[in-house]
Amino acid sequence: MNTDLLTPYRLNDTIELKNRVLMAPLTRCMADENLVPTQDMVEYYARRADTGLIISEATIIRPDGQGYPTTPGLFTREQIEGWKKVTDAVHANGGKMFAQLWHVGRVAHPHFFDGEVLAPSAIGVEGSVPRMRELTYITPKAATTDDIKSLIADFAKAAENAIEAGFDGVEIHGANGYLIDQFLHYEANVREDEYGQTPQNMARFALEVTDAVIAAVGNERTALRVTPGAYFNMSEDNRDKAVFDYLLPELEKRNLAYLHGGIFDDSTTFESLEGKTTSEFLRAGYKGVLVGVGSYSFESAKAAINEGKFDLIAIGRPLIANSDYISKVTNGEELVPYSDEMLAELK
Ligand code: FNR
Ligand code: 8K6
Repeated sequence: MNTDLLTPYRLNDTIELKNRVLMAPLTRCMADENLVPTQDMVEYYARRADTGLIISEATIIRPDGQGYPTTPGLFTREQIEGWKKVTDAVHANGGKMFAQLWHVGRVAHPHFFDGEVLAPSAIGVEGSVPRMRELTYITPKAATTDDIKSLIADFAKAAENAIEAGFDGVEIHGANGYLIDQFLHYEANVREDEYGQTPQNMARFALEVTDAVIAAVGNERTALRVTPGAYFNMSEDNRDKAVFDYLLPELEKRNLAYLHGGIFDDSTTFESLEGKTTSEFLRAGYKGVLVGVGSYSFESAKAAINEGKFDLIAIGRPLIANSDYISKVTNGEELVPYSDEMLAELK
């Protein structure tokens, strides 16, 4: 098999992508002070509409989900209208777009909202808010069962809002040490109720959120990103693998649009995953559509897809550096290398 990544790919009966290259979700912290997408964001996303699917930067489902300055939201009328301009421009350029739905859990900071910081357990994380280093993280409050119910309902509501805002679907952010991922790892979850202690209990929140989002927008418009190996705002625990061994077949039953691994470099191996990389571990446990990510070039992604390691590739930093990534790889032109200074501006 020699799959060309630049030919169409049918995700399911509802969604066909024009190619297999997805834009990875990339936080840019450039919404306005009401967390509404700006005109610059409209143009930034519209320029990348030739990717098979744009996944939006992580977008908070409610005020207490915020842990970074001016990250966009999807919970006010103004935010929905702002996103509508983005999705209209992406669609006008022939693209498709999912919203990434986010709650940061214990790395939220009350500087950004009135209220408590919620997490599975009252276990804080060392460190401070990126770009606002004076804001050190606080010890969160362990969510009550009622808090959990309202979080699940608010994920579903944000998914509905995303469809109203013109998105083609949603990717639930269950990765990178944020709220959903905190339930899935022993370091952050020491609950003694039906959300803790056993793999089945620790996977419950992720599955309840997924089911509520599916009920709101349908399985063909619902995707999930997960981080089985802890590497960001979280420490590894060898018991974590069993949680994902339980979770993956459960997810498979739900016929999601896709499952997406969260990682910066997919050559990273994890002791807690018996020495596997993120994509190796996910592929072994999940037969549905799998998106690979993490320091891939177009060529290395093509090789990985042809070897059956995953089905679609998400590209992050190279798409920050090259809005015309697809046309460059199509024509074999050289890419501009990414550098962190590029984060200062939306180009
Ligand atoms: C990210 N990443 C990320 N992941 C996520 O799930 N939601 C997000 O909002 C962000 N934000 C974000 C911002 C910036 C500036 C970077 C560099 C990364 C992770 C991203 O989606 C991807 O997994 C990594 O960048 C690895 O892919 P590349 O960049 O090697 O192709
Ligand atoms: C700096 C921009 C604003 C916020 C970004 C959010 C999320 C991601 C950050 C990027 C960089 C980080 C690194 C981490 C990880 C690990 C490696 C093994």
